[in-house]
Amino acid sequence: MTNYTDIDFLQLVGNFRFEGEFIGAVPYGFGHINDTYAASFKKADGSSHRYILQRINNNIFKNPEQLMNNIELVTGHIKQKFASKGADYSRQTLNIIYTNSGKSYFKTNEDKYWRAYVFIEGARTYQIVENENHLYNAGNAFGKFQNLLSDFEAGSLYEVIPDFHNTGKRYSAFMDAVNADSCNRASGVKAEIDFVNKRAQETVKITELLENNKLPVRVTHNDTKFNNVMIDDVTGEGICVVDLDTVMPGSSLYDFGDAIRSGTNPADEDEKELSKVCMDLRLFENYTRGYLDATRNVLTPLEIDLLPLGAKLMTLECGIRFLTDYLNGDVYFKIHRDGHNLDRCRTQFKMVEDIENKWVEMKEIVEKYR
Ligand code: ADP
Ligand code: GN1
Ligand code: MG
Repeated sequence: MTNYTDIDFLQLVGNFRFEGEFIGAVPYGFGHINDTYAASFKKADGSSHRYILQRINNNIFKNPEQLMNNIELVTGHIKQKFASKGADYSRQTLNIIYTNSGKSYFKTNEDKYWRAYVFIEGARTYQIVENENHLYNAGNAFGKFQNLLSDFEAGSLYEVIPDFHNTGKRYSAFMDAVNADSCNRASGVKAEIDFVNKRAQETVKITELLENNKLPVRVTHNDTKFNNVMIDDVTGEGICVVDLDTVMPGSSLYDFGDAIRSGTNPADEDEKELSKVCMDLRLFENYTRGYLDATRNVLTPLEIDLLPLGAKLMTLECGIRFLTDYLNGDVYFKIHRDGHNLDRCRTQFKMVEDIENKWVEMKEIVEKYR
């Protein structure tokens, strides 16, 4: 992240249609990709309010214009659904603040891309689940999000990162990194490399079914991390799904799987003490129940059968991506310490093992709520 004290926020915020006088901006959230800030403003009546101000990582998102076009289309569709029922959508979806020239992003002279959203107050995201209902509510929110977009024309969306959840291609990129070994790190991670190689054949299972039309292509979120759903402070409901950068055509198994990967681990994603890391079955049950309550009428029988496979492959894939980035010299995910991506990879592989051990119970839980 650019040192935030070096950013001329006063000049930057002047480009957006914000209400009030700029007070200040502070780094916000724990995302691995974009630089997020909470910007405060004083209104004419003396009260203050905030906006989310984000620099889009255009090393990763190569085409921010099209990405923002996707977000405009998707949030527009969701807003229309709420509006047609006379319901409020100010906290139910991201609301873009436009620039003075009416664009959904601002491009600086240094080719940096900024965007802004209404700040959803009275709700927050969590890194780790804190209570029984969190995962039920997150599952329900991601399930409803998928439902809201079930009649959205997938073909109108730009494919932000092609093959984002193509686990087989992630495996090939990993093998390339092992073979190149550009930072001489491969010899230190033999156990992790073996772990991946043993599961290589499984990596293509979901994409093969999609290619053979056995699984439907849907509009999916593709980054259903637990910290991408805002939980209302009062009701505990998952009121708004955020981080819409990767909304693209995909599989329901990706969204279910990535949420299980991130939400059912009672420890941090970068926890070094691996005995604390697991795939907690009680949390799995809560998420599955919440998700199926919102989606059981739309998912096909095969999609429901394969939910545990989604959990396993998305967790394996994420571990592979962290390991690949470690081997490549930490060029993709933001890191905050040496070996950070390796620590993250190890938690994911610990969870994969746990998922393998709890396979029968996971299947039973899915059967119970289908
Ligand atoms: P990243 O892609 O880097 O993960 P996110 O878009 O998820 O970035 O934003 C980072 C964090 O900022 C989120 O986890 C959430 O806590 C907070 N956030 C994002 N959008 C909003 C919003 N509109 N209102 C309030 N908080 C938000
Ligand atoms: C990134 O942006 P954030 O932190 O929500 C990544 C996800 C990974 C996740 C792992 C665009 O998500 O795919 O699963 O880190 N997003 C992108 O924590 O690569
Ligand atoms: Mg995020």
